[in-house]
Amino acid sequence: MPPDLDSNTVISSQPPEAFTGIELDDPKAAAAGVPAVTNSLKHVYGSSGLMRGTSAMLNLNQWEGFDCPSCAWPDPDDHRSAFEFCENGAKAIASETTKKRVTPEFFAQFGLSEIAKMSDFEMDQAGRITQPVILRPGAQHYEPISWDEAFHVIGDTLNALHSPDDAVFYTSGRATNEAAFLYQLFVREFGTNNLPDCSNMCHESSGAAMNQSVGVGKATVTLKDLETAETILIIGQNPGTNHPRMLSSLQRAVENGAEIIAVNPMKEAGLTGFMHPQQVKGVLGMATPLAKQFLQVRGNGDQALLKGIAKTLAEDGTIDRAFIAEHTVGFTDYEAHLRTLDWSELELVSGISREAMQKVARTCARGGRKVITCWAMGLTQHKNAVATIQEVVNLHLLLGAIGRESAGLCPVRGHSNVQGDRTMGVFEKMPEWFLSNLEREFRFQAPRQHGYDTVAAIKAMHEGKAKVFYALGGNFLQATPDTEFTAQALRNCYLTVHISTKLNRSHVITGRTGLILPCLGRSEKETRNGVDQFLTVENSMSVVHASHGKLTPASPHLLSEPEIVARTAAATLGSRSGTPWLDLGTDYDQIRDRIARVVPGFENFNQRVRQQGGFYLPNSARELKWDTASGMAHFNTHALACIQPGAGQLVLQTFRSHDQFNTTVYGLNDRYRGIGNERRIVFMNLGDMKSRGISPLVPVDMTSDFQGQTRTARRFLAIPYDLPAGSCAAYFPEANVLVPIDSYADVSLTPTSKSVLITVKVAE
Ligand SMILES: Nc1nc2c(c(=O)[nH]1)N[C@H]1C(S)=C(S)[C@@H](COP(=O)(O)OP(=O)(O)OC[C@H]3O[C@@H](n4cnc5c(=O)[nH]c(N)nc54)[C@H](O)[C@@H]3O)O[C@H]1N2
Ligand SMILES: Nc1nc2c(c(=O)[nH]1)N[C@H]1C(S)=C(S)[C@@H](COP(=O)(O)OP(=O)(O)OC[C@H]3O[C@@H](n4cnc5c(=O)[nH]c(N)nc54)[C@H](O)[C@@H]3O)O[C@H]1N2
Ligand SMILES: [Mo]
Repeated sequence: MPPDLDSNTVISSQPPEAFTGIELDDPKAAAAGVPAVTNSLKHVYGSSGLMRGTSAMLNLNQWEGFDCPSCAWPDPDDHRSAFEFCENGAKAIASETTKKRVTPEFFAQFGLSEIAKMSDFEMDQAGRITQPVILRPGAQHYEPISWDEAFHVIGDTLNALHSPDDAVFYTSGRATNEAAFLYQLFVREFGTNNLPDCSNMCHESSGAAMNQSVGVGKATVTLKDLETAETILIIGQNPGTNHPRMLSSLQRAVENGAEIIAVNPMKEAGLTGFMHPQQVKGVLGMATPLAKQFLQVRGNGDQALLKGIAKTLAEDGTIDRAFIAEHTVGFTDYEAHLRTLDWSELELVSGISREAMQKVARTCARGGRKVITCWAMGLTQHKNAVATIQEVVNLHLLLGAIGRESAGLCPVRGHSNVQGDRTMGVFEKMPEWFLSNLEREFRFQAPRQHGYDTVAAIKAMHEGKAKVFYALGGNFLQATPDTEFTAQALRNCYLTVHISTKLNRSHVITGRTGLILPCLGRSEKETRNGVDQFLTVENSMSVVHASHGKLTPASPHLLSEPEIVARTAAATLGSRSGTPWLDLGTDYDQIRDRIARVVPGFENFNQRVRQQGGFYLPNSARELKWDTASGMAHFNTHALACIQPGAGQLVLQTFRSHDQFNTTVYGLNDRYRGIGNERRIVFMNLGDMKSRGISPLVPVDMTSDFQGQTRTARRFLAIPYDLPAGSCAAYFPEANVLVPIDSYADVSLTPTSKSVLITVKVAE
């Protein structure tokens, strides 16, 4: 089966370059308030209608309702108000519960080249996919296919491969625990560990750093800890847009006396103030001030900043020597390293004054040292990400601020179940204990050779080594770096398969054969033998809980993700497997019983997850037990590093607007940053614009130079913005074309989406 390249290669893999008509406003000083409420309503009622919209919103994050499919921020443990959602949760629900449909008639009308011309916003607006469809070799249009035939196409293609390692099985973090568990089981019974996931591009650096340092890769704090902390550092995270419900917790923390310190190159609205949309004060436009100290760090300058804070603690003698002696190794080397650091270099690299760094250190060292550090993509997507996050851990070890009430580490997860998917075994290098538990339960031999992560999977497809790409959710083409390179990788495949709810650009850049398998969304009801089914998820603070779909499915032809995975497995493995796939795919209690026997912490899963609010998974670091190589917590000493722009170069970060969820574009506004109706923009420091002769709103081209290769993103409007000199920012996924496939973080291999070296010039 040689790949047939002629038909697909002409189709563009990038969003259209056309401008949409920018409208500018002032950036906001506080997040939420009345516009957040009106925006929620506009999105939900606009797309879902009054009845469906109201029902959706009243069930969101309720005890017997469904988990919000947006971010992974936890719900309160002890109470629920009628409105446990935020503006962006409402947009996610509106997108999923829309009345619009992508039917076989849609695909008959629009061929690949027409769909490719749609913007990401238009793709989302097209609606929910209603039936399985296939793109046959050489065809321009998808056509309907029965579920059975679709599973046979997949099974036959997989079984014809030279080796199971020639297939890649991607997971996006919206998949539920039950779907993810079955999926990794299928992939391992098939014979490979090729299980890349969105985490590889997201918090992989946090997991790698924390596992080595403190023996767990997840948050060591609960919501209650956060609300009772004395000092909260928020580094490289934009909660006002990406975790809006976190603002209510921060408000409570401030009311309880906490001091918030924000570290970010941009003064994001949600860091500076919050107007609670469900409180009178907030509705009146009165904001609770959040961050008292705002450190406008240079892009990737955090490692230097954190070292400066640590150096102050050592110089002041405010470290917790008893904690260090009892719980850690590596302190002597680290302390010696801090002594060698030069203040002026730390200031230069971070862009922050010595006094400001000292002030942070002294704030952290006061009171009961109840310090919590929250972070997200601003730390994880750099070359030295793991080293920087280990610097966060060092800081907490110096303070003894871990494993105690109101203190600890808080990597804030992205996708609503990305953490659960990893717990369920979606990882290209799961540890031995997991694989042997799986073997004992399912009586097969699991492969031991590590599989491909996301970057390795793209390269393997590009080289023609991997030939089948199967995705449990997500939008691989646009979430990954180096769009043109990844597009070619996908085009090289014999078969690409997407389990999806909505249309996205990955559906137009396919292998020789392409399949779209439409599934039920989180909000949708599944009834079997008259009984409503439920699925489970794990949030960012390790609470495992149930999610009960409530709405009528978008189409009668949809299947649940577990059933799609199970039927894929049955069609592929046949009599080779002793696993009762079809039973598991239709009875989630049976899957949960299996999980209970394989994954520690899930004992009596079925019973405990039926309790209101679910249960916490154990977290050894929280209990001051160090599941590391030495049995102690590790200080890690890394040489100071920072991205070094060459002459004329800027450091570009690629981030999210207020109207998107990753690659799903809900709208064209970025309200808090004062941007209306446009996504093709680059935020720049005014001085950097002037020195390049770039006037505001002039179209520019951005070029990244990496190891002699050049990549260009054309036609972005330059916007002057309050950013440190040398740093600039553009939206993901439009700017992904600039992120080189070979530019990734040490150890975690996460693409460096927040440090891309570029030159900017007025467009030709
Ligand atoms: N509404 C909505 N919610 C989401 C998502 C979404 O797209 N939309 N995505 C979800 C997912 S998967 C994730 S991972 C999270 C992402 O949540 P975030 O990590 O908040 O997402 P980004 O938009 O990438 O924002 C990164 C922030 O880091 C800052 N930053 C960039 N470079 C640096 C740096 O070098 N140092 C420091 N200190 N800061 C820096 C940016 O200015 C920005 O404020 O959100 C989740 N929730
Ligand atoms: N340049 C740059 N690139 C980045 C990032 C960045 O900051 N900058 N961030 C990275 C991060 S943090 C992440 S997590 C990844 C995200 O990468 P992905 O998780 O791959 O991308 P999403 O955009 O979240 O996926 C959206 C698609 O998921 C499908 N979908 C939605 N709901 C469901 C569902 O319930 N079931 C199924 N089966 N499908 C569903 C829809 O078809 C939708 O089009 O992107 C990464 N890429
Ligand atoms: Mo993410």
